[in-house]
Amino acid sequence: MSADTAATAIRPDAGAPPLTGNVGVVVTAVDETWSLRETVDTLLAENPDTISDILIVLPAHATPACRAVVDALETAWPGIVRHHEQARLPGVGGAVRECIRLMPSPWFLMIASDLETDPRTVTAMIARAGRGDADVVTASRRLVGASLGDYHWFKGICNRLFQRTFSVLYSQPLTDMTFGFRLYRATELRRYDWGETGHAFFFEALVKPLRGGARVAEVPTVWRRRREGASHMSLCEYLRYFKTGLLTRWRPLRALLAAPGGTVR
Ligand SMILES: Nc1nc2c(ncn2[C@@H]2O[C@H](COP(=O)(O)OP(=O)(O)O)[C@@H](O)[C@H]2O)c(=O)[nH]1
Ligand SMILES: [Mg+2]
Repeated sequence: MSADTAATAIRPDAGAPPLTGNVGVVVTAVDETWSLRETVDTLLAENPDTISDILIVLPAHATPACRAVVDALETAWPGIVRHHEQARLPGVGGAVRECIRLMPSPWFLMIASDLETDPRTVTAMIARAGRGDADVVTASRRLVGASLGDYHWFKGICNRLFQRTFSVLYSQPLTDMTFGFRLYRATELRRYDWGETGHAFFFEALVKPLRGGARVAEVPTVWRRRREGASHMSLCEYLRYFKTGLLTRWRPLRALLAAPGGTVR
């Protein structure tokens, strides 16, 4: 048996857990105010039976105005909305990674707070997961019915080339492998050894599960440029996407998995 076959055989593949009351949400935030409020309020208004927890994760440099909105949301939604001060790992990927072991729910949704990840898509993501044949449901800005809105045209072309290249390399008919707006069976996030801390984590968090045999489904979403705050993406980050995609494609699966019984890094 090859290393890959052996590791696939130990997939935690028991039936998918029900979604009702079982979806925990991690919301990353730095300088958002009304967009953060709209994200959280929409999530809870549209998915009252499925979302059990919302954990807003803030870096040390989160703005006072953003923190004030977090305080107000915690007061408005006691026992549901909490926050976590990011301390161990830097970056947006580090923020999500820190929350993997803090979120007890069987389903894990990752979403931003700048409204570029449209919270109104979440109901469709949950419905898609409810069909029981996907371990990861990812929002796509490129499916029929989706839109990239006013995404810069040159970035759009580069993004499309990147998506095509890696969908071929991984033999998956996926249209958007880099968007950090996803619903996971939480076991998928606990199963791998993560390395990226920046935006490239969102790509890593798709390609490692793909190598492990995860079934990934897409639902269309509409992307709109943020109207408050600033992006934290840098040119260096784009280069890390290539490194992550190429290394993960050819490393033995065993080298990608977390140590058995180890804590999530
Ligand atoms: N907690 C936390 N949130 C972050 C960090 N960097 C970015 N974010 C938030 O994560 C979301 C996505 O980041 P953004 O910079 O907009 O990425 P882009 O949409 O790819 O340009 C936004 O809501 C940011 O405020 C970070 O280091 N820590
Ligand atoms: Mg953004």
